Amino acid sequence: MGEVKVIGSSKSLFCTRVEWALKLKGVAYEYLEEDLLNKSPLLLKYNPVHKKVPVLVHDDKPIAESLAILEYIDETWKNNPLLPQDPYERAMARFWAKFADEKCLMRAFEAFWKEGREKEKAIESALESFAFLEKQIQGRRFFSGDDKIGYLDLAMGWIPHWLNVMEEVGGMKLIDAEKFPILHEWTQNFFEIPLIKECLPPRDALVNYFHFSMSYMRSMGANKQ
Ligand SMILES: N[C@@H](CCC(=O)N[C@@H](CS)C(=O)NCC(=O)O)C(=O)O
Repeated sequence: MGEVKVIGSSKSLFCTRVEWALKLKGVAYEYLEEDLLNKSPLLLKYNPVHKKVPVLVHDDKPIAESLAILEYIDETWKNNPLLPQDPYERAMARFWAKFADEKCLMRAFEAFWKEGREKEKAIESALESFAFLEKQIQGRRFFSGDDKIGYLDLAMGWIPHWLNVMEEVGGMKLIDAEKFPILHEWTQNFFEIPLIKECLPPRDALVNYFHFSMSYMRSMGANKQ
């Protein structure tokens, strides 16, 4: 199995994805908590390009970017496959994971911290993107099928916990049973899985984190004007 380490931050949804994948595969790992306000020489050594967490270090070889890490984990430890076997289905899973990161997550984050007309625009754009996900999961219990979660469910795993806190702190609602009944049901099903629940950061810690993020983003935004 080799030596497996995760350089992460306990409140990061990108890092939790990686921990979920390792736990689903039954891979033992050492977790190294990173202080993102004072980055360690180890993080700078292993992810000199983006200087971000998560980084998976397998036998001293680093891999950065959470979606790439999920693929590496899936190809290295073959039990409990995360990606579909069919090449077309695999390509689609990658497409939707990228879409969710670039369109849903980014717009939701803007909707969370922005104000006034900019906030309204981000909410509108996020809702348009979530509507695509609603169609994508139609007829299935999980994104990866009826019986078990996989790559795409882990990629969307920020929705039930992190988005819920962003909605509360940002004073907005993007996903509810009325607007997106199928996606909403998925959030309930996903959240109920013990392995998923066990890895989540405590909600009050996330609330504090997002209050800090909001002040930080707004001060950065104000400095740009
Ligand atoms: N696309 C990256 C995003 C990773 C990311 O944004 N990580 C944040 C923590 S949530 C980080 O390390 N931020 C530190 C920084 O931006 O300086 C991934 O999927 O791994």
